[in-house]
Amino acid sequence: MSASGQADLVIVANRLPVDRVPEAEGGGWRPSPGGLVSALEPVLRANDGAWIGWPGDTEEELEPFVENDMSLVPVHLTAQEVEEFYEGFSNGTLWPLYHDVVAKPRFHREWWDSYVTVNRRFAAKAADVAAKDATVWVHDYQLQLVPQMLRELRPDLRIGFYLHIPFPPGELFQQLPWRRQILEGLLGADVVGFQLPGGAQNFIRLVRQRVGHKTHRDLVYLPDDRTVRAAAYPISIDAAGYEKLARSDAVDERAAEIREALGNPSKLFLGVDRLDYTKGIIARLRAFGELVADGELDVEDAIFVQVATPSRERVEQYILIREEIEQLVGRVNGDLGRIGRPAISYLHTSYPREEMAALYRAADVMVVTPYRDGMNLVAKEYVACRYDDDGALVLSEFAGAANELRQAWLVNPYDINGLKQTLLDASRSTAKERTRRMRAMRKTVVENDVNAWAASFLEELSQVRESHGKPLRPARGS
Ligand code: ADQ
Repeated sequence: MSASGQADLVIVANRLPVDRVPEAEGGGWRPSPGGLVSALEPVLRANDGAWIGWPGDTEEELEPFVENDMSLVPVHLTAQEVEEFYEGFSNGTLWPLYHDVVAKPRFHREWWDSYVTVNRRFAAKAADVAAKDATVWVHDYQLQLVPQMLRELRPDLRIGFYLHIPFPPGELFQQLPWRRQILEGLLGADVVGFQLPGGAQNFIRLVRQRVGHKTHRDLVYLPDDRTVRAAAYPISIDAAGYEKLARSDAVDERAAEIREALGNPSKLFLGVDRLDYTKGIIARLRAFGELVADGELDVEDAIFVQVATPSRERVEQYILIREEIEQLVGRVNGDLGRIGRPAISYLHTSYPREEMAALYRAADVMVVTPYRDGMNLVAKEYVACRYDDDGALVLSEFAGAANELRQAWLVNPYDINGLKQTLLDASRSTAKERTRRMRAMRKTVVENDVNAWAASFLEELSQVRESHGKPLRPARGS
């Protein structure tokens, strides 16, 4: 394990890559599965890496610990900071502002103060843990001030920042009372990564107009002779891992079991999301309900399975969207379902990866309709699991994934009639058509997996300030 000042690679993210196991189940920690962790694990191991993050509760202040061979450095948050920094500024201000103002962002000065305080705490931890000339990779919208704060403390470091959500156009970003501080915070990094080229361009333009720095293409020239690169690095998934899982007998059996339990419908539509107002869950369920009401689909042989993971449950807008979804499901099923045949099967829960893979294998039409989404990994997971080259993906134009998965049935989720028609087209497509589209999408997802994503970002980071900082050692065995 790396003690203070020992880590050559430091990941700084809002959450640690582990979840606490309840005392009743034996206590301790279990890894929270995710592509980011599995992609970064090998390179963290090869570089005496450390991961800095919040453990997810406000209990005692924890000392650094090692879990699954990874050195984890907890950052403590008080209950008030969870309310103001996390639920408040991160999820009540930045999240809606960065997602096209799908919900109204709330601007509160105390939330901002808490955001500054917590960002400073993360930066101080990173400054303490990083070895001389180390590489530090900061993640996401909760920590946008960390790059600058860290650079002030440790000018020797090579600092990267990656934004997992969209970076909005100037017209929206400029609403933010603290817009300049956020831009300057990000400019502390050597490389600022975005999901899409559009996000990088929005950032560059704002830096030129609002902060007044010179820019050229994807570069920002700072007065202290530093340059910052802002570019797109579209994230992906562990495609091989998902495919392997999907090919297993257990998942195959479970997929058949799921279809059987649903009465072997001839068309199974599936939605899987965090329960979030950006994901367009209402739009797709409305469209599906109308198709049943219109007689285009029949509950005797079509069903919509919607799995929604509980998320940010104390934030007001999330409480409201949950109520709205539950009312809609109740109404559609009450009006259109028959005994033993609901139109929509709605599950407010989170599932292990095996169950997700089985659902993907079971679904004829995967419906991904966010109003705005940085990438959307569910769309890529579906494609990775369909090694049979079958299954239809209906995908919102406003998901980052639509940039790469051009062969999906692309749709504008604001256009309910268009969405209805697309659901029908996808569900009535020929096997030949589905195969043609799925093959092309599979090629994209397999060739651009999460390992390639992490490697390309770290490679870019190693190129900047070449004379400066020490190079990372490659992951063993790769
Ligand atoms: P999210 O908004 O969380 O991520 P997404 O990219 O779809 O959205 O990732 C969700 C992950 O959670 C997927 O891996 C999915 O399998 C899993 N998941 C969803 N519902 C689940 C359930 N019921 N049970 C178990 N697992 C479930 C943010 C951005 C995205 C961006 C990612 C990564 O909003 O745009 O793609 O980060 O950068």
